[in-house]
Amino acid sequence: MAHRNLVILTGAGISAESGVPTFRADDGLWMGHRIEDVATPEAFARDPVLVQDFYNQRRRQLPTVHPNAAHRAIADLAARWRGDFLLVTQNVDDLHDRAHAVTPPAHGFDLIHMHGELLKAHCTRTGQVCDWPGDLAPDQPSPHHPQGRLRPHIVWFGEMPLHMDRIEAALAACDLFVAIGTSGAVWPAAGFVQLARRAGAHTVELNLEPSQVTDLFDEVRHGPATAVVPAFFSSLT
Ligand code: BV8
Repeated sequence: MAHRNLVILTGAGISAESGVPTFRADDGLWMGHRIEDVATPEAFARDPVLVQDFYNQRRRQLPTVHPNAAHRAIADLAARWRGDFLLVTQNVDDLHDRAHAVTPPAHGFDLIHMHGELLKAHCTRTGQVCDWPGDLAPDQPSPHHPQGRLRPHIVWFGEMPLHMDRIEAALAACDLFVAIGTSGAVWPAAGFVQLARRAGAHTVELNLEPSQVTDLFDEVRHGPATAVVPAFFSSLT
């Protein structure tokens, strides 16, 4: 069946083979921290030095990692897709952005970073977002407001993910939903498969191992993303 409207959700697993550690690997730690303990507004208020350093280290790592065959397979598909194509990533790295910069997508494509972006910061007073490729000081003055400070433009636990209205509208209209490299541990992203099913979409999980919501998918292919993602998309068109 030729699909028209595609939504892809990616998680940390798609960047794993690029050398970006996932969140819930065996030890469940990220550079010695449980993500839930560092990625919260409370942690930032309590210990801005720790939290800014946590993100500074990850931001500094970005130039040393590169898109892999899974990122490129999605970009190749987006270049030839005829219809609506929304790529929603939970990842805050810029690997999808770089892959699509090399292979520009066709009309009808959109990329949403629902949990924010490492290379951006926002003002604590105005919410204004700005590009920020360097380190953020614990008490970084904001250019947007005299009393404002700059924080990582990251959605922390307890904060509302970005562009949820656009994501939910695309899920309600899609006929194919593919989740790649995500454990299904974090909500509301973990519930997207249910919204796609409600729209009558065919749902596919491409992951190293079964996710926490694997039973909700019509089709599941297990293996490393750089193998299963190109294979699946080449079978599509
Ligand atoms: C919100 C930015 C409400 C930070 C992140 C109980 C039930 C339901 C919900 C909750 C609950 N208790 C608390 C909540 C809410 C909470 C939540 O879901 N908590 C979890 C821990 C239970 N969610 C929130 O707080 C969200 N906000 O609910 O707001 C609200 C309502 C009204 C008003 C205001 C607020 C916000 C969540 C966003 C948190 N921020 N990221 C940062 O990056 O520093 S989440 C973080 O986890 C990353 O974004 C990450 O992407 C994301 C999800 O993890 P995954 O991407 O899936 O990564 P993970 O390591 O878990 O899994 C990797 C997978 O890849 C594995 O399956 C592995 O097998 C696979 N893999 C590994 N290698 C490969 C591979 N696959 C293929 N190939 C490979 N090579």
